[in-house]
Amino acid sequence: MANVYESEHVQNLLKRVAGLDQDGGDPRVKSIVYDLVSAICATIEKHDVSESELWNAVNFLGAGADEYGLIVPGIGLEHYMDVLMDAADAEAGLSGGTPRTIEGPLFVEGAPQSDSHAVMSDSEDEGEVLIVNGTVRDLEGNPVANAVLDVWHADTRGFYSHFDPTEQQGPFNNRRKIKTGADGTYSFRSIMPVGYSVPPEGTTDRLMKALGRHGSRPAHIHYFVRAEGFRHLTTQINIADDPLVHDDFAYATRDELIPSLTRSEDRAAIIFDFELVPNEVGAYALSDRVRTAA
Ligand code: MBD
Ligand code: FE
Repeated sequence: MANVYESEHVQNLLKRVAGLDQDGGDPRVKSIVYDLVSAICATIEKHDVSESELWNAVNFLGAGADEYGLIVPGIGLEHYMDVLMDAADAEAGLSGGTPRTIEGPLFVEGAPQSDSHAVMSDSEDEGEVLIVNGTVRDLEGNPVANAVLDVWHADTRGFYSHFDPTEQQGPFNNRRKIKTGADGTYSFRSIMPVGYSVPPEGTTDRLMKALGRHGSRPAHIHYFVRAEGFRHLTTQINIADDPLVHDDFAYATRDELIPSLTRSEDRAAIIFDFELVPNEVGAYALSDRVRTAA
């Protein structure tokens, strides 16, 4: 088997590829490209990757471009960023606050806003009524007024408006902004979501199958919580009795984010309170990312 990675020729090649022998360019980009290309070359040699396999991989990456928003959480990278941010917080001595978890690719900016309460659905779907209530508080337990929550979730088929392959949903179905009043409370009425699955036969699905995995998420509800003077919070809650609650292809489940679900004859109810951290030490805002707006 080839053993060229450690050779002087290849080691010089990697330095030249990353521009390490040049003065110009961005030093950070250069050192990251050096490490990434080095890891690819070492992996190719280790696994005796053929020329055809390399080009198949390149073609896969090209064909998958419109699903990178799914592939990134599917290979754990989006959760990994949360793990890193949690560790940075711990190191800075920051604790408390509702835990973060990944945004995912399906947020749409511009949802209708209401005060304290929202009806999530444009036209009420058949399904189990879900009522969610909670209070936004600071670390001392005081209510946070004028916090704006973005809430978004899937419908009873696991489809999100704007990304619905059947195009059956209104523009902001199951997407709302809710502003808390003086008592810090928010509530909404909706229809119980079903977990999302990646598009069948798409690139993410092909990757998951090749890994012996599935591409499904447990039922969940996404939140952004923003309030003046507090850290931006991106998080989700899970529907506690979904069988996949601890088997999420995107690794977003956290124990603190599985509120108990109370069921009565005609509805399900969840209480979920938020605790926000002051935006002082380790200030944190919504990440840069290309987001759909409507
Ligand atoms: C979703 O609904 C989602 O939240 C994530 C993280 C990935 C794919 C679909
Ligand atoms: Fe989602």
